[in-house]
Amino acid sequence: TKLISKAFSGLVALVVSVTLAFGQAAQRPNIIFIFSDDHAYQGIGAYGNKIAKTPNIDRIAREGALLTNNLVTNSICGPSRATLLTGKYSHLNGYKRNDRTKFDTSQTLLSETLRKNGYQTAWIGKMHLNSLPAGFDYWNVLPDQGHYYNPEFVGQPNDTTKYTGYVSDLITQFATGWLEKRENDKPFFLIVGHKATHREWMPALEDLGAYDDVTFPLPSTFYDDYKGRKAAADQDMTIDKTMRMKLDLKVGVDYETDFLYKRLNSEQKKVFKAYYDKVSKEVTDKNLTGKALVEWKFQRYLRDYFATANSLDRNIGKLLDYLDKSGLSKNTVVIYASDQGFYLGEHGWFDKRFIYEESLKTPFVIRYPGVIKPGTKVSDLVVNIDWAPTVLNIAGVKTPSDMQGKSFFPLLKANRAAQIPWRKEAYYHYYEFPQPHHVHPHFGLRTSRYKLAYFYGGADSWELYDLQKDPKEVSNIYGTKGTETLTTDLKTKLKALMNEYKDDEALQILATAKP
Ligand code: SGN
Ligand code: CA
Repeated sequence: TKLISKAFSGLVALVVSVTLAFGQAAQRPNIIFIFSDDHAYQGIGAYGNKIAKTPNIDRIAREGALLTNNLVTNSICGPSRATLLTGKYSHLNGYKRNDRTKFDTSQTLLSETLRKNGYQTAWIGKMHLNSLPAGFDYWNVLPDQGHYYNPEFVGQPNDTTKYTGYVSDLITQFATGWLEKRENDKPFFLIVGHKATHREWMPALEDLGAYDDVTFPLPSTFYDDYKGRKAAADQDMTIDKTMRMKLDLKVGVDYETDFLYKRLNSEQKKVFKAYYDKVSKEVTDKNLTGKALVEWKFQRYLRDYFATANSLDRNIGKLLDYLDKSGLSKNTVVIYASDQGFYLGEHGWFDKRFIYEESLKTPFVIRYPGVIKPGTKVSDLVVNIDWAPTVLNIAGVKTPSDMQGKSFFPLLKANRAAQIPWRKEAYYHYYEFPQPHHVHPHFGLRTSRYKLAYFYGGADSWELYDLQKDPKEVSNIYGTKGTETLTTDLKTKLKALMNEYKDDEALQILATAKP
């Protein structure tokens, strides 16, 4: 009998595991990762913005989950994208800056891991990794930053085609086109990389003037004096000094010779010219100077930025509609995220890079019908190293050992009465210096309440913020009375994070950092 019962339990185990494996295979969802560029969370309806029209991003959030503390490891484009693909910090995946570094495609990649596990993979739109997509069955990507109007796309194997039209529309067209013709017998993973809302914020023709009736409120830190913050005082990213009247705000453009505008066709030029000639005339007639001029620039910047976001959101809507109509919605996970956050005038800035909230945090919403409860909010410290492990987890694939992040899928599904162990400190390290925008390299950590950062490369200074008392980060309390124990504790934690993530270069800098 012993033998029979052993054989019987063995058989049960086999049947259970086969059923599980099949059950899982049958349920494996499709995953679409909509990945925009420089889209600030504070510019999205679901994140509390009352002016922005982002009904489709808001819809994903409403029907799924919204992350309020999704941080990035290094707040610029290429590095964030390299982290999405590798689940690793920049110092380990090799992509620290947006320079001409070739992305090392021989390392373990999210795309290739999914492909090996039976997924069809595709990247359509902006990629910005100075290499061709690796681990993708299909691609049609923008070379480098790509163009808003009549952009070139690089298809397979490496052929460049120029298309007429607006970039967000073309990307959606290519994405739905691929969905139409893909092999139906496999689940898919599709990255839809958008160029919007990157500088120079060129809206689609139909969105020009969409926010002309609005006066955007000046952020309370717009006239920041950067007191006690050496690196913040030393940047080159203010609306006042850095933002260009012609190239960024389209004042006085020559549509026949200026690089970005001469690529428009005659119809596009006509519509652009009619709109921006009025803008140019307005500012010339007013003859503004000082505060009046910088505030005018701020209004113009946000009008263009938000109008550009309209096309992004509308195209997300088109994709959601396609999923509904084709019956794919039910079994397709939809994620919307940006590669990093962005300044919409806070501290007087545009661009990103700093460890401060607006650029450290990025929007992230996710919908998984039947699995994630509509209206879920997650405030835990998620980092973009967790994106790859989470996508793999959703696909039923184990996280490869060299990925540094952790799946936050349990946080999305959880009955939050149950405590799920999660990180209490998140690590950050930014490198690109001095150009563009002259932001000193720095590392630091963020806890739910505090932030500690060290700027090196000449700025050589510490900053400490109590986000509860000072959410706008204008009061650097490093070295002030009463913060000694807190500082020592945070420095210990910072060092532990550097060890955990194997950031040897940072450990060396920390060892010789100023007190
Ligand atoms: C360009 C922009 C910068 C921007 C970087 C990186 N200048 O160089 O303002 O910071 O891209 O952006 S521009 O004159 O070309 O618009 S990122 O999103 O790719 O990291
Ligand atoms: Ca970006």
